[in-house]
Amino acid sequence: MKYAEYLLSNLAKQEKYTHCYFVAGGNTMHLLDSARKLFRCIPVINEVAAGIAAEYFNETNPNGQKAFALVTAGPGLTNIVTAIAGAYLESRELLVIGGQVKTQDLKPANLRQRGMQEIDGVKLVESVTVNSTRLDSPIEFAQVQQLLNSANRPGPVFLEIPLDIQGSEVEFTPSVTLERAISTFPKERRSEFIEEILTGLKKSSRPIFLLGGGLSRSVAGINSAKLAKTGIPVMTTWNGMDRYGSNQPNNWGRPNTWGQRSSNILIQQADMIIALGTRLGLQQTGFAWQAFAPLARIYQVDIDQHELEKGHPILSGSLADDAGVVLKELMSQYEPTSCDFSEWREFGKTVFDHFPLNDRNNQTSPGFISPYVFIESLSRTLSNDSVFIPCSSGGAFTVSMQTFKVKEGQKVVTNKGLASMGYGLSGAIGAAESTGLLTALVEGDGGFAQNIQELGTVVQGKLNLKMFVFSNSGYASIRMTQKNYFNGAYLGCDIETGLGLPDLRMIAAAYNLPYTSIVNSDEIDQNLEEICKRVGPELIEVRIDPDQTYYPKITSRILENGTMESNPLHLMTPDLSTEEISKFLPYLSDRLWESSGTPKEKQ
Ligand SMILES: Cc1ncc(C[n+]2csc(CCOP(=O)(O)OP(=O)(O)O)c2C)c(N)n1
Ligand SMILES: [Mg+2]
Repeated sequence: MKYAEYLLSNLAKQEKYTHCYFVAGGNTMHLLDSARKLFRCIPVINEVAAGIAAEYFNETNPNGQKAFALVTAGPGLTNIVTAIAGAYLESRELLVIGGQVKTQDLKPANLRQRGMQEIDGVKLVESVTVNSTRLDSPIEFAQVQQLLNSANRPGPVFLEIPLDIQGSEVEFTPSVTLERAISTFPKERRSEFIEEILTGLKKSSRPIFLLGGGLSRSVAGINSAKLAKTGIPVMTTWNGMDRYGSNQPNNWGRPNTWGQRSSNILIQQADMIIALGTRLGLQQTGFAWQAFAPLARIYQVDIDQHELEKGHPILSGSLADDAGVVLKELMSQYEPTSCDFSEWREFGKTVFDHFPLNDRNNQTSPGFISPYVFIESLSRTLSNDSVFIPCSSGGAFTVSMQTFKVKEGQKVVTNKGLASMGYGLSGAIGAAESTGLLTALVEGDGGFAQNIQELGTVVQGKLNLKMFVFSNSGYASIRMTQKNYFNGAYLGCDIETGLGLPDLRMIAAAYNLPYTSIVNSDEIDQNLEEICKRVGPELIEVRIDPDQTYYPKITSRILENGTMESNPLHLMTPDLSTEEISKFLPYLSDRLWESSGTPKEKQ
């Protein structure tokens, strides 16, 4: 049997791969010829879309089926590097199989190039993969499985296969399935940690669970009734946003540097935080991380020991373990009657009742749609049998994350770690294919333009994908930065300053896609109802005011030495009134402006 066929048929049989996203090339010809017979092979226009689509396919598939990306040597690989980096930062499974020139044409280490299109792919992606290897000779599938599954956390794996190895005849006996390593985290340490949490909860009056994307959707789903019963407020990170339904009375939203004001005010006043499956990165804690939850004992569970040792925020306890296993055990041992957090919940309610998700100070000029109102309406319209793909950068991303109310069972996927433009459309392509469900994409006109070529892939796939593009003539986020920090020295941020963005109506026509423009605020609900009822791909332009304000937000300042300083999470702009401070920040009253260890005057 040809090695390409041996390898790919085992991927299909033993690792549940069903889909292959690819761009063809000479250096992958044997692989593609074998893939053709084994998988649903979906050609994309640019390899970066193959990687992003495969990542989102894997994230959303209900049956554990998987997609991989197949790219040719040289430009095929350089094009997909962004997607590999994104999957690496978010610890998401992504197998990339790359072609390479035949072994006899491979260059020696110091030579620039010998084979046609040759670059050293393994070296190129080493820093953004959990495993990357060139197969200089055929290896048995058990060894491939080792490469796929040996890392302590999920992430991209790159296999580079020279052309002659792909085509070589092999006589491996049918491979036995490799037993997956079962979690090796020590049970005793886990029991001690859980004991510590349970004891801590008895002493706590203001605890919070913070669930992250490291917690699997299935474990979160199974435990959601128990979490509700605890009466302990539950917050989620952006990546963990669909792990707990917004309908649950103890769902306290999403704290974040670009998060919800109520959630930020509340997490900052907690006295105990149990963070499960979140790395507690800077965007989560605030860049002024020294002032993150200054009154709280923080307990963190993350599968990656390095995240626990990075030094911020300061932890009272940590455990390198699978967050799902810890949640399950914690829920089985916790007795809801042992603690009463009703006062804390009541306080939370007063905070949520006071601050709307769409800040009262936001302004939208007549003739435009408020992005906040739009996302509120979209989350009402989408059923729990749908997928929501916000893009990963710009106003459409932050507004989605601040405003969207997720229904139980609904899937939401983004890639926050890389925060790259151009992710939304390609990701939505993977999610729509993987789930077969109505998929709603919300992306800015700038981000959309970066991978707009994949509209062809949407049309070919007849995906039930509604593409809502927030159209504001360019990069409003960059415009805002240039206005706030550089006195309005605008460059390359909108059409007037040199950006070449297309007319979306004409783009839709070029792809023979139905096109709608939403311009009337009073008709958003009705427009969305009708759009979501129809089956098939559509492009919908949502007119957003280029001068739309995006409040609340954390303000940062450029200091004299050129570095930036940011407010802690509870001090978002616009400032709170004196009455609001005394009513909603009572626990922090004497350390309000503390952001880097030493109390500061209000700026
Ligand atoms: C690949 C990439 N290049 C540059 C950036 C920096 N960047 C962040 S937001 C943004 C503008 C995004 O424009 P759009 O999607 O239209 O959103 P808007 O800012 O208008 O809300 C840019 C250029 C980025 N995030 N990703
Ligand atoms: Mg824009």
